Amino acid sequence: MDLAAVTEHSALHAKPAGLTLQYGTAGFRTKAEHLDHVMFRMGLLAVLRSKQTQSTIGVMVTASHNPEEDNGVKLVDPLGEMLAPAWEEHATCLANAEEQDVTRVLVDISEKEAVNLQQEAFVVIGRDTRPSSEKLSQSVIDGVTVLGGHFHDYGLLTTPQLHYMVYCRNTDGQYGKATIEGYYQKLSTAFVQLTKQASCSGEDYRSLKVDCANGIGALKLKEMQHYLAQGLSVQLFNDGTKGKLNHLCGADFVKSHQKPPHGMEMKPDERCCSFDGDADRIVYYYLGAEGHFHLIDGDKIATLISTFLKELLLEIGENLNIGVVQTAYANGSSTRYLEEVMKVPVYCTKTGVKHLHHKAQEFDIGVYFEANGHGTALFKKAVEMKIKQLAKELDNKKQKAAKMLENIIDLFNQAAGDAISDMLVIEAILVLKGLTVQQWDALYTDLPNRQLKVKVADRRVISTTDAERRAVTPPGLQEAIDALVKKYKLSRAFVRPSGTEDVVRVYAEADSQANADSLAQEVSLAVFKLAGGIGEEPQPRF
Ligand code: 16G
Ligand code: MG
Repeated sequence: MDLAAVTEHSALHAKPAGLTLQYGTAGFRTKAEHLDHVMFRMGLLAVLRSKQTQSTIGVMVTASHNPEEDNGVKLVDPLGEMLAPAWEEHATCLANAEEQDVTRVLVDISEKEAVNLQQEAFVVIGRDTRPSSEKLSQSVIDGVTVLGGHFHDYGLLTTPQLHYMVYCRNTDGQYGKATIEGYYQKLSTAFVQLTKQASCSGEDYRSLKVDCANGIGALKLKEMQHYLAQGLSVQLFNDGTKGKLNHLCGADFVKSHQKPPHGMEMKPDERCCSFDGDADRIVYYYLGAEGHFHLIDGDKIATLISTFLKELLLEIGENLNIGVVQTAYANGSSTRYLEEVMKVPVYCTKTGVKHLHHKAQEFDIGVYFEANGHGTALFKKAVEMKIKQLAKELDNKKQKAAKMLENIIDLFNQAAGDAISDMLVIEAILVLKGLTVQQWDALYTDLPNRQLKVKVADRRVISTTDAERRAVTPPGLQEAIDALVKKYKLSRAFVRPSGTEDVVRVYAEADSQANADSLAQEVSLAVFKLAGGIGEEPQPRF
């Protein structure tokens, strides 16, 4: 390691005095102007991680659904997964080191992690469409090169596309070609093969309105369109030519406000969906004939997918275990439907993709989705091989099911939740099952729910257990929540400190919207009183 060169370059990417940041569930995220030093240092760290794992490491510059002024960065591990927890701590340490300590921290990390400094390093970089992203990705590259690492800059990519590239590069191309064309080809071939097997013509299913949050999803969907040929025609809204990124649009806006994005022309019964700013989340929705807005979130997407997979498995007669992984935010109706009607086992993990992803890896087929629309399905390698084999051997009817499974495995992004890939999976399933968006929505009825946030002096006073469904501290809070929940029917509530914002999040559901609203408000008040609320006391707002 040329430490003198590191010191020299590091000074060009100076850390603002007094700034401390944490590598949270989604990497580092804050105002773009505070991130230059973080980017440079993550370039350094990616080189060490690459040397240690002897693999290609990814660096993605994005702040997903945050406002356009923000930015962020996260590292992608060799199999396209989120960075290992021990390295999240290294990332935090390195990002917060004072200028004179940067080289010492680098040496510490190398020693602790037994990094062979002679090893070659390779880093791939992607970025979203934010105005600040290009310059910030240059700072990453500066960090990579000063430590002698090699790199490939993919430029503009969705986050899941970068995960895909990393996965491809570390599996000798077996997963796919590590190029943007490779990605489009893999997905579109699987989609066309899959939808060919539909018995109906699918005329009604072919067009879809997509709100791209004025982000990278629009560019990439435009590029992909001609690969899909006649298979699906997408009409893009909020494609970035006029509006501001994530402003009053995108999956996060639609899910949290439970209303349509601005800038989208919706007619009753038309199938629509929204991506978030880096295209790793998707939610669907439509206007009912009566003009009501109907949201189809990650829970209902997981239900559609797992039901379809389970039916195919029954047809081929293979006893493979399938599990669905959710978080505490999953609507109670979805969990009940999956367990009681579909007889699919459901598991709950803490919020954050890495927790769901790891749990899902335990099953032959693991479907995971957060209610906010981030998710995918994972297939064990042995299962994939077995299905490929069956697709060649079985008799006609079974062979058709096995072939569909084979195609759908290729259609899912196995590295991360991916709005484009999920959209194609959903569109294919709707065509194959002959379902309209209304019929899909009618699988079960969501329990009315409400999310609120409470500002407290220090959100770390709240600690939780049981996959964030129960509060351990501060004392008395869980008892207060229990007492409030008892007042309502079909009710449930929990609180958790946010991993991305300086607030405590409150979730409540109950038999009616009015009850969900007042339960959420009462729980917010309990948090405010028992956990050191600041500012105005939560008031009834609905
Ligand atoms: C991040 C997470 C997402 C989670 C959200 C929760 C990843 C890649 N993303 O966006 O999974 O739902 O944070 O935010 O892990 P919160 O902690 O502020 O509620
Ligand atoms: Mg995102």
